[in-house]
Amino acid sequence: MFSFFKRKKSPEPPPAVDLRTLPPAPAPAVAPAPTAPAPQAWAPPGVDIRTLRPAAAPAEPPRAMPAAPPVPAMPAAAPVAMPPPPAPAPAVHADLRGAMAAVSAPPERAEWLGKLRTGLRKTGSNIAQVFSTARIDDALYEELESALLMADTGVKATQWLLDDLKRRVKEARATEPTAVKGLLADAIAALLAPLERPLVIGEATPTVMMVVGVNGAGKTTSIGKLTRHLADEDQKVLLAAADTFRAAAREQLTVWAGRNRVEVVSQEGGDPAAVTFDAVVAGKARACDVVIADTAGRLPTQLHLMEELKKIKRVITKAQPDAPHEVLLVVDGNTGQNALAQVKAFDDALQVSGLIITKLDGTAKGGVLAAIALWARERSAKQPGLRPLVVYFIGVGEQLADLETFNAREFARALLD
Ligand SMILES: Nc1nc2c(ncn2[C@@H]2O[C@H](COP(=O)(O)OP(=O)(O)O)[C@@H](O)[C@H]2O)c(=O)[nH]1
Ligand SMILES: [Mg+2]
Repeated sequence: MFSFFKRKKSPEPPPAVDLRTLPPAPAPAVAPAPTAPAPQAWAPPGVDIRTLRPAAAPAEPPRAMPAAPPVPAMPAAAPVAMPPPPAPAPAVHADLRGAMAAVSAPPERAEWLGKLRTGLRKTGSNIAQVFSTARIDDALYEELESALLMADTGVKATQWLLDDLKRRVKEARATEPTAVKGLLADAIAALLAPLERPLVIGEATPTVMMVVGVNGAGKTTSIGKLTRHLADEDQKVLLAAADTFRAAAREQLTVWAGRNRVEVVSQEGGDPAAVTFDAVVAGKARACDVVIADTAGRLPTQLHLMEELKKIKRVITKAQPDAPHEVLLVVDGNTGQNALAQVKAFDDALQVSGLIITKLDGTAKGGVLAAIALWARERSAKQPGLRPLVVYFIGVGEQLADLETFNAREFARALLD
């Protein structure tokens, strides 16, 4: 269940790259990667990884994992087609997954979860205090309202959660405040559940992602971590250093890449759209699995810079008509309700497909995810044709292991712990 991404195998035999579609390209700088992922071998299960599988994909055939090194957090995901757009996981499944995660989260995941919990501890203790009273009454709900607002949940999502909680309390005929806490966890998990979906790689070759966000949000760091995970799974990655503003940006990317299967396309002082275009063209020519463009940070109020991002997106389409497959917005979890404003503004300009929320290890309060989830619901209701917004990853630090997949139930628990 905690696979870092979901690899989708092409139904056709491995397509040798159709050279006719390629511009005259430089010879591949690295040995061409297999265009379709080699079937993975299912490791002899010390732990039954299948128990960690998401409820959304129960009938997957076992798949093979590379024997060494063993990766305990190995994918539940199998190369089966994902119906686009996938239905959000029902709350009951989220509950089930949560229970499973609690008993069998692999060690890396457990460590990451520990950091998330520590990061959100203040929020947790503020909310926990509310339930230390003797009775379920208006005062309890009022205190809970304040605690949720203080946790950056925002007025709208706080109201939504309180209404849903009251309904749950009634339905469950709960009489103890501690039971209400459990029901609040259910309400939060249910609100967050539609945001939970794995990143899919391999529906296109290459899968092209552009990564955007404000300065210092953690874009480059997150790309570095994601790249390492992809490379570890034998995905051939090409990075586009489209942050041409900062001289150090390319070096930072290269350091993070740190793998010989990963290359960086850059151009000092060049036009970010041109760099990205070159990278996508090169990614196709070199049969890369993934191309990731790291863009320069900007505020949504800097309209000319937002126009520049739109141009990068348009130009990517010129290099590969169905790309970009992902527009990933990286948001610093410490920015409170401003995070929601960023999501709205970047989505307006670019139609964001997924979020990476970073820095939930610091002073972040975490409630903003509920605000984002409610907004995402409204967005889907208003524009049913749009791909639902997803939170792909949560960052809790600067190390490789500090980026993990988002799980609604886990997050709800961490928030209330
Ligand atoms: N504590 C913490 N720091 C992070 C996290 N993600 C990134 N950072 C740090 O935030 C700073 C800015 O990150 P960077 O990736 O350069 O941001 P960018 O401008 O969006 O590319 C760096 O010092 C990172 O190490 C995280 O999840 N937790
Ligand atoms: Mg950067």
